[in-house]
Amino acid sequence: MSYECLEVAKEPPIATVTLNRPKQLNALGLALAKEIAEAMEALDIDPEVRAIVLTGGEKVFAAGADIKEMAEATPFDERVRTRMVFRDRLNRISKPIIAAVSGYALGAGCEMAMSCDIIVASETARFGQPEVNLGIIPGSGGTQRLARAVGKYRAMEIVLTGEFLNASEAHRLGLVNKIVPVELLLEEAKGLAKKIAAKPPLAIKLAKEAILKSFNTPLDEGIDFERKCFYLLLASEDKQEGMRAFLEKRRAEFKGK
Ligand code: DAK
Repeated sequence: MSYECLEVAKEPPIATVTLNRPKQLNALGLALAKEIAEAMEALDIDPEVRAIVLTGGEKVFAAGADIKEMAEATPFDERVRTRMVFRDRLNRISKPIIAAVSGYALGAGCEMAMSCDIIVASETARFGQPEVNLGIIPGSGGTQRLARAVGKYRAMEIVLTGEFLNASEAHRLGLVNKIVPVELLLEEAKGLAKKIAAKPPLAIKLAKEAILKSFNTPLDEGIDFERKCFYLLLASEDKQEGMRAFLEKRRAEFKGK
C-alpha cells in the first residue's frame, strides 16, 4: 500500500511508520489520521511484523490536530467524528507500538504518543497539551492518559497551563522510557522493537492486552483477566518451545502459535 502523508518501511520482524507532512508539522488532519489507522491495521495483521515503531521527523513528531481543519468545526461535523473513529482504531492495534519522539509532540500528537506502548524520546522532544490556548481541551484521551501517566497534579499543571515539557522533565515524570541523542533515536526505538519482536508473539499480545486492561478494570477483574490469558498461553506451542528450549539450553524458535 502507498500513502500520501506516511512512509511505511518493513524490516521484518519490525516495521516503521513515519509521519510525513513536514510543512504542516505533521498536523493530524483527517487524511493523515485515516492513513495512520490503515497502515497500523495492515501491519497488525501482517504475519511478518511483530512490533511497530511510530515516528515523525527530527523537528516534530506531530503538532496536534490540524487547526485549519478544525477552525470551523461544530460538534455535528461528520469529519470531526470520522477523525475520532480513525483515532480509536489506533488504540485497538494488538502489536506493541514504540513511539520515537523528536521535537514537538503536542495536543493530539502527544495523545498519539501516549497511545503507544513505549515512548523513546530524543533530547529535543517537547511534550504538551496546549489545547486550552485554543479554547478546547485534549479530546483524544489526553486528560485521562496523562493523569494516569504522571499523576493528577502534574497533569493539571500541564493541561491547565498548556506549557510544554522538555525531554528530561517528561522522563522524570514517567512519560518517557528513555532519552537518546536525536541521531540515535530511530536506532534505539528499532532496537527495542527488535528485542520485543524476538519474544513469543502470543505472549507479547496478551501481556499488552492485560496491562492495558489494568487502566479500565478493578484489580480483582484485572487479575482474573490476567489469569485467563496465562492459562491460554499454557496451551500455545510457543510455551512448549520456550520451556523446552530453556531446559535444553538452546535458543527458542517462536512461531506465534
Ligand atoms: N495544525 C495546522 N497547522 C499547523 C499546526 C497544527 N496543529 N501546527 C503548526 N502548523 C503550521 C503553521 O500554521 C505553519 O504553517 P504556515 O504558516 O507555514 O502555512 C507551519 O505549520 C509551521 O508552524 P510555525 O510557524 O508555528 O512553527 P514554529 O516552529 O514557530 O512553532 C509550534 C512550532 C509547534 C510550537 C507551533 O506551530 C504551534 O504551537 N502549533 C500548534 C500546536 C497546538 O496547539 N497543538 C494542539 C492542536 S489542537 C478531537 C479530539 C482531539 C483533538 C481534536 C478533535 N475530537 C474529539 C473531535 C485534538 C486537538 C489538538 O491537537
